[in-house]
Amino acid sequence: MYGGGNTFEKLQTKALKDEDPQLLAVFEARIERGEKIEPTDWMPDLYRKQLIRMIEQHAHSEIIGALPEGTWITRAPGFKRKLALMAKVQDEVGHAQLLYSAAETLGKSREQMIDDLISGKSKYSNIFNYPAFTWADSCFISWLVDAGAIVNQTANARGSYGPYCRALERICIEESFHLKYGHHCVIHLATGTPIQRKMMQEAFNRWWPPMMHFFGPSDKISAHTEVLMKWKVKMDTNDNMRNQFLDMYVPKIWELGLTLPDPNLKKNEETGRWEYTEPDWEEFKRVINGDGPCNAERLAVRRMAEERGRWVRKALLSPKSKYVTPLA
Ligand code: BYC
Repeated sequence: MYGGGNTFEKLQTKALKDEDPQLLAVFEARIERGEKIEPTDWMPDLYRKQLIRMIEQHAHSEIIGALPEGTWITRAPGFKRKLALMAKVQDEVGHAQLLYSAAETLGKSREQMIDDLISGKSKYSNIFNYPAFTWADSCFISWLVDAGAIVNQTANARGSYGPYCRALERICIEESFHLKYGHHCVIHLATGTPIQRKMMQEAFNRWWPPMMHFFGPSDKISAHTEVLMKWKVKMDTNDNMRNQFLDMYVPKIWELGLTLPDPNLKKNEETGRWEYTEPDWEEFKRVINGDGPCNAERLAVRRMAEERGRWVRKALLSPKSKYVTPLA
């Protein structure tokens, strides 16, 4: 287990024992009735901590996720693609702003969250630690990473914490434009010249394993799912989300004549579930813990942005100061 297995469960049980049982019962009854919990409402400490962890990681994923696609803005094929990609990348950064604000309502400052990101203490999505070598990689991200995000986020937008759900609703609307743009880009390459088709196929071969990881470790080893589902922060398990994604998108991928690098991938018509080769969870663990192909590069860019933007933040926070100089 990633969260430390039994030790993690023991910590959770202990954390709940320290809560006032009456307040806890009222809180859980509200969640059961489908009410939203708002920032000034009473909540168990563990709910607060879990939400901060998850929303913060999500926010980091949006700003880090802007990087592999962002590098393709200057090289996008044609003016229309450039405009669309630029708008998409701006949207992703905007999503991070919404999510940092939602996490701040729980008591962790944005500065602390950014510090934890650039020091490597906080996690962000595994998938953005892989390089986008070609334009086709950027098309894969726009279509399928956004599609995976929509599967996860439309479910969790029906969850219990008001500020997170409201942010997710808005994010999903914007992501659905990204998905249409990405689908269009993939169709264009998949139905293009042999070189374009080859480039698209190679992108699928590269990105499929991290895409399978994107939904989180299998339910057998997921550390947080149980408590998060009990309190309706997560509305479904990692494996169910993965299955829903496969159900919606594998037929569309095959329809384009593209293949996926997993000989065992098929739908079991009896169970209605997809069967696949078990993803390599050791690689996943390595990547999310800092040892992926691009972790160092991604964090270096964020660190540079943080340092170079310091004077702007200073100027905004003390607008009367005459002595704020760039890179001070
Ligand atoms: N990557 O107990 P589990 C986007 C960690 S951005 C990294 O199952 P949980 C986009 C997990 O944190 C959208 N780490 O965790 C942006 C935990 O470690 P810790 C990204 C992962 O929280 C720009 C451990 O593994 N979406 O779409 O119950 C351009 C055990 O896992 C990952 C979100 O962030 C991962 N994939 O469930 C284009 C959605 N998976 O913290 C597109 C919000 C797991 O104990 N997040 N871990 O050290 C979630 O829904 C949930 O956090 C997850 C994981 C389903 C991802």
